[in-house]
Amino acid sequence: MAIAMTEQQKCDFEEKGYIILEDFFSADELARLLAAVDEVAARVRQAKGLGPNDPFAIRNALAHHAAFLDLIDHPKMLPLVVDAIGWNIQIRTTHLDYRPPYPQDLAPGAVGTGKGADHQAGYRNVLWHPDLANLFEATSLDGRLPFMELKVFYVLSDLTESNSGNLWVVPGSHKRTPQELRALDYNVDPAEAVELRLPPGAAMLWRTAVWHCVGPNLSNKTRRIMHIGYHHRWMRPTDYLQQDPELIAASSPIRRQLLGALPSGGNPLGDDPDFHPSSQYWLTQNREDVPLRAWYEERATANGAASEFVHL
Ligand SMILES: O=C(O)CCC(=O)C(=O)O
Repeated sequence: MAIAMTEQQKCDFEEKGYIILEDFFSADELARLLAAVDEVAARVRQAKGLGPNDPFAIRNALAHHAAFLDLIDHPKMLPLVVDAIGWNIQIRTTHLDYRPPYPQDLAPGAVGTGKGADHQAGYRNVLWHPDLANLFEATSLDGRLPFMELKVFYVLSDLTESNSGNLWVVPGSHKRTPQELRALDYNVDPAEAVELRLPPGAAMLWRTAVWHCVGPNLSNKTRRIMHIGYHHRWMRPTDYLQQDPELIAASSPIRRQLLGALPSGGNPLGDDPDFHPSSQYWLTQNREDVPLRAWYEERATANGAASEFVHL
């Protein structure tokens, strides 16, 4: 049972592959995030010797600022995330993209081609792709990607104008195969492609199997966005093997779960690791390891779901 998602949102997530929430952040939240981006950008520039107009992206962004960390269990977004993918989840990746306006003389390559002078200059012209496709090519029976993860796209700067570094998507393409995209040689029919024009403070919950790419930034504003990716706990994250123990120790139980830890501190292979190992990322003997489950059940019960849930 859904604890937050409306019927329309369920339909959008199923059919288009994404749900857009304009005006997601309050003005204060947005100001805090933008200040955090500026602070982190200054540190990245110093560490990497970059100039003020150089683009960069960082992964495991949650470890770089408390404002980014606070996004992983944002009280307005977490219920929608759990409705979409369930409670047995953790963070796969958190990324910040910082893309200043293109220099005047830099010609953009065609959108989604992965080519062009901009790409050469380090302003990544992201090729049309669904995430994780390379992992599943030729292994899935019908060639389609299984539902493995979702991301939340947080828009921090103004992307309402075309060519501001907008995210482009092909609605419904999570139902198509990566092989089809490759057969098209990544030339998506312009009639199917949508350039999302979103205001600062908007959020989008999306299936990363949706074909997507990023357009050039020909505006006079720096593109500042984040993606927070969630997947099942039995998969391995891309951004970390283990998060910093100090960060985990300072976190709430739900946050510890999302950070890929076992909040109970028990043996990851269960109570009988020598004779009956059972990864606690798969089978949860200890409900404390997955506090999002009780969190979900409480909300679902309040919404009228059966008060007894099956406890396997
Ligand atoms: O920067 C973006 O908005 C999207 C990046 C992207 O395509 C990806 O991480 O798969």
